[in-house]
Amino acid sequence: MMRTMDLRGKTMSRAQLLAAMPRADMGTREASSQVQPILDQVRERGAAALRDLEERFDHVRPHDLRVPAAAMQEALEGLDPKVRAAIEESVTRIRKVCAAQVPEPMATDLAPGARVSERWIPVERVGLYVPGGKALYPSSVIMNAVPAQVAGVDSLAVATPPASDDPRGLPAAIILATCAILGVDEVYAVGGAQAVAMFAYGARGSEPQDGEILCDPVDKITGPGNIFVATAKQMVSGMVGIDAVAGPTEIAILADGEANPDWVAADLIGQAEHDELAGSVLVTDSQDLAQGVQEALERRVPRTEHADRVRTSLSGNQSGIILTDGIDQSIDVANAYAAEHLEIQTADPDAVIDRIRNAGAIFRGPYSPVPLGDYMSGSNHVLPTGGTARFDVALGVHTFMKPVEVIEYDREGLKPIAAKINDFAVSEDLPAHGECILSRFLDDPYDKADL
Ligand code: HSO
Ligand code: ZN
Repeated sequence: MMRTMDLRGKTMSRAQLLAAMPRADMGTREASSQVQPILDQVRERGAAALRDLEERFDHVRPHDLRVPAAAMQEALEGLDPKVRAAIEESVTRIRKVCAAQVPEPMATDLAPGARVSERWIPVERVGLYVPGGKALYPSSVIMNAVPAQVAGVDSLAVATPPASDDPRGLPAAIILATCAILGVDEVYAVGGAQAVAMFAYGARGSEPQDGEILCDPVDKITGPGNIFVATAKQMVSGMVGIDAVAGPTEIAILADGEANPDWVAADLIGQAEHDELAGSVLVTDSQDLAQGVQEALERRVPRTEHADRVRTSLSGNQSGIILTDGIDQSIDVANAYAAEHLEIQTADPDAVIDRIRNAGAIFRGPYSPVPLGDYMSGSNHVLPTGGTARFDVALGVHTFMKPVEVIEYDREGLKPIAAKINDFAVSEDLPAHGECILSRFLDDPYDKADL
């Protein structure tokens, strides 16, 4: 069911290895020309434009662009208690990990009277986009909102499109209920690029129930979305912060002959379930395991609910089994692929993990499969995709905080380096820079003779 790439005995350059990695053909669409007028309309006409755009794109004209408190409460009360318990467990675990993630302030004393410290300051206001559509991910609401809350973000707003089957124009109840559990009460029934515009520019109200200001502008926008949301985020970035734009999900499993082929197959199928373009890759030096996994896939795929989608994803170019000639080559491949999720299923996982340089998150051993991280491990499931784990990282508390350096020199600290700073400034032909320093020590900083 999956194609096999045999790399055994091949010596490849870094460039060759990177080029050989299975990746989805993303077929980038030029969405910016469609998104620009949406951004302009929201900026110019606020809530009135949002209502028009919702009618056009989501086929419902919401009466309340901001979801009323009563509707949030109703959604919470209607939530299946089992689902509520699962959501609460997830929130508890990720909150604990986030609390441990809060960065410590640092201070360095370079000499007497010469100190540089660093304070971590939360972003003041964040807008979280939650996509609608077929697959609803309350888990992603948790993964974005909890780190923001733990970081100390003062105000957090959620925007999510109205559900197609709701005559009142309310978003999906499970999303509203998750927000209610998290204590997020500022939720907008607004989707697509118009939601991004609302967050970036803010929006004035157009109806009495909107108030004068419908939505205040935010400082940072996070959360996944379709091509229009992603394009809109890119277009407003620079004016506001954005998180990384996520591509289709992917899993790589680095396994040896010790791994259980049934479990490996289940985990490959698990992420393939997300999307026809999802990538599932097995990297192994064991031909027996490769064979066993192929057989297990043949047995399992027809029995899973989304068999068609899974089959398309597993047989696509972005998926495959990569056969290597040993653990060293397997590690090189895993580092080149830089998977969003990397499972290690080998006899000595720690020895492998020590040598992994590129991965969004590492799942160690047979009892840490990816869906554990998707829902309840306490780790974050918003991870860098498409090889960007070479330089990008998981969403976390740090995403919502800014390190700001505080420079604290006194006379004793500044004096010994005053002349050097002046020399440096003069070398850049910026003598007024040097004079700032010298004026602290000389009566006439323009006469540098007595420094
Ligand atoms: N595996 C997805 C996240 C997710 N899975 C949400 C289930 N729900 C991307 O990391
Ligand atoms: Zn998933």
